[in-house]
Amino acid sequence: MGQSEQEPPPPSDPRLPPGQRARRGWPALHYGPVPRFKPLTWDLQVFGATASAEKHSWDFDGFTALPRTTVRADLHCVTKFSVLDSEWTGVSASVLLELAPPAEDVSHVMVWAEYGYSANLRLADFADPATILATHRNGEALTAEHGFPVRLVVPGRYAWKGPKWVRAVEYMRADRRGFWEERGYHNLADPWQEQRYSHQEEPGDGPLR
Ligand SMILES: Nc1nc2c(c(=O)[nH]1)N[C@H]1C(S)=C(S)[C@@H](COP(=O)(O)O)O[C@H]1N2
Ligand SMILES: [Mo]
Repeated sequence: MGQSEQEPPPPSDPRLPPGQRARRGWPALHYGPVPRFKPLTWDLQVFGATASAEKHSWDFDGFTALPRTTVRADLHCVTKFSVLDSEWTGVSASVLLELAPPAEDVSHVMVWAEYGYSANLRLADFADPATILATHRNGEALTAEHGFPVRLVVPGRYAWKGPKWVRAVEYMRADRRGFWEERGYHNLADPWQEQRYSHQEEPGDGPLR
């Protein structure tokens, strides 16, 4: 068959990192059960190496009263599907950094969720203006299975770096692996570089296992 009889390949979507496919709808994906929200005991804590050496915390009303913002971002699951073009509303991570400043030598954060799920990030990634503690997607409050009342969205990282049901942010003076990073996934998780698995890590990409 001649070259001219072949269909041209479909144009690739510039929003899709290598190896990802867009999927319609919004599947829910997580390890373990969906936690039940308990408004009376819920809080969001910032602890670890804070500038004041004190822990900061907000109850649900206090968190709800924080200044809010909206960002547009895609979710890239390492299992190779992407949910494109969501509008996330919530509290910018940079607002937490202002209200609960880290000590000068903080280099990383661990974001903690219900049941001990965690994800580590470089401070610069957490401080990115697009990183958001989201309470709403496309104008609607998150459902329980998608992280109600609040989940992290980190646009430039695979989605496992965005815990649902966030409860705390720990400021760290050295890097430490989170839940999936300890279980074979890449410490940095940049989808544009296809940093999926820890065996791909170069020296300096993460702490020793
Ligand atoms: N607490 C918690 N957050 C989590 C996970 C999890 O297992 N527990 N899974 C992550 C992964 S791998 C993905 S792809 C996204 C999926 O988000 P969604 O269920 O809203 O699509 O949540 C992330 N956040
Ligand atoms: Mo994922």
